[in-house]
Amino acid sequence: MAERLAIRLPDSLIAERDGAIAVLRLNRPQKRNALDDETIIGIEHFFTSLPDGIGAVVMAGEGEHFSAGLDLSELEERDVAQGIAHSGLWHRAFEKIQFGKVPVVAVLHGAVVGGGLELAAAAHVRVAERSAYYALPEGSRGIYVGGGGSVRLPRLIGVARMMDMMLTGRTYSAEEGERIGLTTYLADPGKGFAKGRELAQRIADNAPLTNFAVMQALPRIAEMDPQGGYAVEAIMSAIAQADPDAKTRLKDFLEKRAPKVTRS
Ligand code: 1HE
Repeated sequence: MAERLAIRLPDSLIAERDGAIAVLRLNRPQKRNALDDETIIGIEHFFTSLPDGIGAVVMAGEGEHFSAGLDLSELEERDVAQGIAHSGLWHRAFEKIQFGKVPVVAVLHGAVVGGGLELAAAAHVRVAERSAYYALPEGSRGIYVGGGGSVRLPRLIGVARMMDMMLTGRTYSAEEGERIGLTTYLADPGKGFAKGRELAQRIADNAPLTNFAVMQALPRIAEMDPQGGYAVEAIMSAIAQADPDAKTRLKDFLEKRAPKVTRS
């Protein structure tokens, strides 16, 4: 059973703990989970305050939509310098998701748009219910992405697709998202959270050092020149296999105590 996590957050966020899984819920459904400054600061605080014993996070949205993106009502009075600082605030917060303590599974439904898509892109696995749709309406609002979208989205879907989304307002359904790299898992209506929770448990059951390597080393190796990448991979692999946790898991397999790999 989930219990409240003792992390001080704004009303727009709810933090719970269910065993080794922490759950962060966007809780501003009356504004379609639009992301105001308070919420972004709260997200950063949540991801930097996770207690020991948490192995994965599930991030979801209350109401009919995951998130309508940036709270547009906060944008009216901002000048250039404030705009740069504001984008930096989002960058810092979302870095704490992508390169934080533990992997994050985002559960998506309804609108996953603008900054909401940037938030989802910072997660490591995305479960999308069939109601989910992806869009970058910044173009039509006269603005530009500011939450790391230019960095993360081309790595998921390519520069050309992101350009098209921003220039023409093209949206992608959850199913289409699976084809282009936004949806990692498709889920039926109302089933996304259970699927996300199940995946988070599998992640939390991995050796912590393996999860560290996947989160911290893999995306960085992918950006390196191949020779540097091989060197970091060799070091990371040697560190992981020398860990007592790895030794126990290998012994369990060799002595027939561990499950075999099966088709899922
Ligand atoms: C908002 C926002 C918001 C809703 N900021 N208040 N994002 C967008 O351009 C998406 C804008 N939102 C929408 O297109 C629609 O709201 C939805 C498709 C997401 C949902 O539609 P619907 O019919 O369920 O809700 P609604 O009636 O449009 O909105 C309900 C309320 O939420 C309403 O306020 P109310 O006081 O009249 O009840 C809306 O004004 C409010 N609301 N979305 C503020 N985004 C770091 S840079 C990132 C840049 C971006 O993210 S740009 C993309 C912004």
